[in-house]
Amino acid sequence: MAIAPDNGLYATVCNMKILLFPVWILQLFTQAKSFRSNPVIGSLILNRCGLHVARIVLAQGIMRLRFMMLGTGIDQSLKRSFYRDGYIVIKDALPAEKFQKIKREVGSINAEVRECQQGDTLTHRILIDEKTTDTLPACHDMLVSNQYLTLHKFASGKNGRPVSYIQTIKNHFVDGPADPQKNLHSDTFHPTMKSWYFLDDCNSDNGPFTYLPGSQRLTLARLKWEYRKSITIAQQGDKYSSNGSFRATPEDLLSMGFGQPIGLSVPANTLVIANTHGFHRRGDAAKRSMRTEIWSISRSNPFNPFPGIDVPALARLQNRALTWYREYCDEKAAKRGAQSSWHIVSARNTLEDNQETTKEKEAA
Ligand SMILES: O=C(O)CCC(=O)C(=O)O
Ligand SMILES: [Fe+2]
Repeated sequence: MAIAPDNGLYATVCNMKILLFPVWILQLFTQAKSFRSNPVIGSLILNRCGLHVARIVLAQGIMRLRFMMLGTGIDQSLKRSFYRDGYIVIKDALPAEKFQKIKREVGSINAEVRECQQGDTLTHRILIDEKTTDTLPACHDMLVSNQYLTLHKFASGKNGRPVSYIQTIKNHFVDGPADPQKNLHSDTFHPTMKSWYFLDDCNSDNGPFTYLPGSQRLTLARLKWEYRKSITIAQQGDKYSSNGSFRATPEDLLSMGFGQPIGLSVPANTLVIANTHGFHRRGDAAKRSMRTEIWSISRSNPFNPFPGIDVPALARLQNRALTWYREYCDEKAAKRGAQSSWHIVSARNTLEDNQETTKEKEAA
């Protein structure tokens, strides 16, 4: 659905939503990215004057400083890959026996599983928080290890712990349109980090993480594309682009002088850390298939020049806030007689290729 930001701006003024104006203005200096829900970010006039591009340039500059501040102690070749390509790949990230231990723990965990359907893909997530310390000791050891933390702090430009989940991607598990994560996109307008510690081999059967090397860099061509997108989004924007995760077509890539994205077919026990401001997607999966990983995300206000202080209590609070938010979404959806987009499933089938999830859905 297309949006009409400046009509939207006018309408909101008439609807007295004008009271929200100070909030929208303040949001310009945060990671807020939606062209739909913030009429200032989505304003055609302001974007013609370069608002979106100015946010990108400023955020890049500040995040670059933060990478530098947190880059000491990082292997030079990893740093080089991150700056040049936008991602780091570490094969055999853990000794074999540690990897096996994590795999066993994950395989037998019994915890709250949440499911989200996007197109014909189901994603299952289990939050790794203090409640799982006893059942996932090897996992926790990895997540608080010096190697894991320093790399993630550097790549996120944030001196804090990422939020981590056991994540299982179930390709072609339900009827539905194409999975929107399989369209090439940039997650947001500023550098931001996601990582995948793969517990399964990844290849074209189960949809490898796919990245366009170098597409996280700010070039004139990229800025021109961003500028054009920011002013055409009102007329032509798909839902995801208008929410601030710009989709890029093959023609767009040509216009920016890019080649083809690369599917990272990697063996299990590989850690991939990416700046998902660069163009990436979930690779196509040839068949009904799965992959499981320890998935981490760390995002923060890109306009804040300070990378923060690492306080473990804050990380616990962050996890608790996430749980509360999910419960709030559950309650809100239940009032409408619906399920929240990340709803709880009674699934011990998360890590198995059985039909239970689909059957449960049919029975519901
Ligand atoms: O699952 C993947 O391979 C990538 C999905 C994606 O685009 C994301 O997590 O931002
Ligand atoms: Fe993404």
